[in-house]
Amino acid sequence: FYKMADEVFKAQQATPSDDTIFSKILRKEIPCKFIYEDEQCVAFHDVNPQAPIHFLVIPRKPIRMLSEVDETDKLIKNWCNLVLNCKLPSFQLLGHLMLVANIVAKDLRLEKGYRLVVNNGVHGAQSVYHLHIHILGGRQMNWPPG
Ligand code: D5M
Repeated sequence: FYKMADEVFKAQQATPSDDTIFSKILRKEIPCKFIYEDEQCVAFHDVNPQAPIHFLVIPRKPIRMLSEVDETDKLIKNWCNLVLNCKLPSFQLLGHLMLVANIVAKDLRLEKGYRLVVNNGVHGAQSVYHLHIHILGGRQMNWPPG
């Protein structure tokens, strides 16, 4: 309970910013062992695991949150796509992240199932404003989530 309250407290204090701990990880300024990487995204274990297996899949492209993704960059090759050599528009990238979650979950033998979570904004208890998918597994999940 206290661990959860801590996470929610942290999330409520977080302010949306363009440079996050995940950008630092992607720039190799903070050490982090990737369990998967490709041109579009990377995956690594969560530093504060909430299940026996808990990893994150994040895009290289610094999308702040799910609610900021729409279809506009289907039409506009924005600077971010050019500078970061992102080949996919953000809304297509979302699908890729889910497929990668599945690939890594298989590698980690989560054949009995797993859960994907995307925390979005304050009420979603998002604490790092660089889009990420949580993948939790290795135990029975409960419903509803807290
Ligand atoms: O979740 C953000 C998640 O990011 C949270 O579960 C902790 C995790 N985190 C934060 N820093 C690191 C590092 N350096 N390595 C691995 N995992 C990390 P949110 O959905 O924003 O609440």
